Amino acid sequence: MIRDQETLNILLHSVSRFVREQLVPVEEEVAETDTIPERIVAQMRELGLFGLSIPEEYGGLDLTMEEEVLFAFEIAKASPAFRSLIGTNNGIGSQGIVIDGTPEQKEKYLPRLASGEIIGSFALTEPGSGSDAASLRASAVRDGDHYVINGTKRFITNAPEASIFTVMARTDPAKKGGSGISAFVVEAGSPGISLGKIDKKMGQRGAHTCDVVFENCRVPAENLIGGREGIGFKTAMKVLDKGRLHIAAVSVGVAERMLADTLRYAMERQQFGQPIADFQLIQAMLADSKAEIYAARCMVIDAARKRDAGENVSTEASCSKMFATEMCGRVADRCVQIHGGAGYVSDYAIERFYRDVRLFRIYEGTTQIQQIVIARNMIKDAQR
Ligand code: COS
Repeated sequence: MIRDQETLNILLHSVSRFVREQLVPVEEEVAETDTIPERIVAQMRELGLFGLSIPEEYGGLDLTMEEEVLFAFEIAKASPAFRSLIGTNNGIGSQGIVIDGTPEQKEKYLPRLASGEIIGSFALTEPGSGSDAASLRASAVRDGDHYVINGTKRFITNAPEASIFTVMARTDPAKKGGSGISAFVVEAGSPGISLGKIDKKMGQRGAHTCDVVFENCRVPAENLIGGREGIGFKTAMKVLDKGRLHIAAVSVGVAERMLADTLRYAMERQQFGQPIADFQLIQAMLADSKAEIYAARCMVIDAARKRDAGENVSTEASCSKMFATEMCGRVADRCVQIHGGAGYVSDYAIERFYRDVRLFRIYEGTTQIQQIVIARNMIKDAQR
């Protein structure tokens, strides 16, 4: 759903300009230094990019899902690290509070997340539980008007920058599955939290992940999301439904960027006395990529519209994430191939993008998890 096309166009236009004029020129610097320059972060705050999906009453832009995916198509035309910095405040680092938080929790945290004053992060994955999220072992034990959290969270995006974490922990050890899990907002300065060293990743330099370790970390009981125990796994799943659509949109945007760079290269690069874009085997790779990007774009917009209409889009979100991220991997591969030797050296952005996009098929639920979600929903629907 697009609420006001004109207002949206202004936003998309300024984001597209920001990408072209500010982000793309510093991509290499970010990859080399593993840091996004502070002036870029300040510009992102000014543009309101940290609060896109936070309700207006808390200072955000409250984009609909359709508006958000259209935004994601644009921002993703620069290195994924930039999107990642604002990604958690708009997605997994805020949505637990937006979807299931109490009015007090929303009041306390959402305005500062929306302005970008603080960064929010989502702590679900553990050393022993990734895909099987419901088997997580971090514990939260009630002690008076506090909970005491113990456990280790792994690969936590933006943890080094975060001021608050949405932490999933088991409040009922007798229940082994998701129903024993609760979600908490934990402030980064709380005693008993420590961070591991920043992970050395294959790509996405400038975006940081690390372990977050909780040792007898005392959290006020009022920080239990929704004020109820046992709903934390469902909160996490709802957050991920939205996150998966967002990542699918990002995959479309990055694929469009890679293909645009590659088309330009193919039209300039001469072999056998003519631009390689004139060769039909190159054209086949360009055309396949174009068609697949178009298919993914349509799919993401359709799923976003359904979500805006209030439909349960668990299946559509997983279909979109699976198809768009796999598509993005295929496009990256073809783009390297079209660049030939130049695609394997770091003089061209495609070498970096090829490594960056590999993550899309893994985080916020692997392709295999999306397959499981889709098939299970199909079976459930057929049994109704
Ligand atoms: N929205 C709302 N509720 C949901 C839901 C969703 N999208 N998905 C599941 N639930 C509910 C179920 O309805 C069920 O509720 P009841 O117990 O009341 O019936 C409960 O949550 C447990 O669901 P389920 O039995 O399907 O859980 P499983 O343990 O079998 O696992 C998968 C489900 C595999 C889908 C889940 O663990 C998953 O998504 N794993 C991947 C985690 C992930 O994406 N990690 C990435 C790291 S975060 S960046």
